[in-house]
Amino acid sequence: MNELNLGIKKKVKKMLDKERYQHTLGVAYLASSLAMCYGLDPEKLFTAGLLHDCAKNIPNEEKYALCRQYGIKLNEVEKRAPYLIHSKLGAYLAEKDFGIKDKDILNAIRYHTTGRPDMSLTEKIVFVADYIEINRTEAPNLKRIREMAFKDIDDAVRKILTDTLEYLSKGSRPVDPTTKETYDFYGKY
Ligand code: DGI
Ligand code: FE
Ligand code: FE
Repeated sequence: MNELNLGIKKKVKKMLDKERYQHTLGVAYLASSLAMCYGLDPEKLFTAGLLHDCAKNIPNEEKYALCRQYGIKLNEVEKRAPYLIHSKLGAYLAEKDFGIKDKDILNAIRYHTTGRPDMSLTEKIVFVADYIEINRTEAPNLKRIREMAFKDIDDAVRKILTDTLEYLSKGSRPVDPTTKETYDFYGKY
């Protein structure tokens, strides 16, 4: 692991509770493994994985306050579902507090919850790794999606979106417009 990632790892550990930190390490190691599988830089994907949930444990009221302070615009769904905000806010913190300049890493953090149409390979890897890393146990079809991830990442993205939309509709949760656009772009599995 390079010096940059060693430093980020230490700092992120202090920002997260135990469980979230374990999940974060799971995403970082898996994202760097998928980078090896698809010919990307494993250190870069490790950075994105380490930082993807860096804003997750900020209390909700503070999340809203920080978004106001930093001029981060929220859509109607984000105003009702505070747990969605950590991705946008996390991308902001990655840039301002951690000094990350790589736009691809920042976009992977920003879109890791909803995805977005026409994601870069880095964005897809973080999106998928977040869903299937080893500490995740609840989602349906995990075994299948884990296999897909190393064979055809687009298949994995499509299946995750299909399952997420089904999960949201069952729980009558509001769908973020970006989640819907991503689903329409990648199609149903
Ligand atoms: O932060 P994590 O828990 O690691 O994972 P995440 O950032 O992917 O967040 C997962 C949660 O986000 C999961 O409960 C599903 C939910 N989610 C994803 N897309 C949408 C959504 N929730 C709503 N309300 N709307 C969405 O479009
Ligand atoms: Fe997240
Ligand atoms: Fe996560």
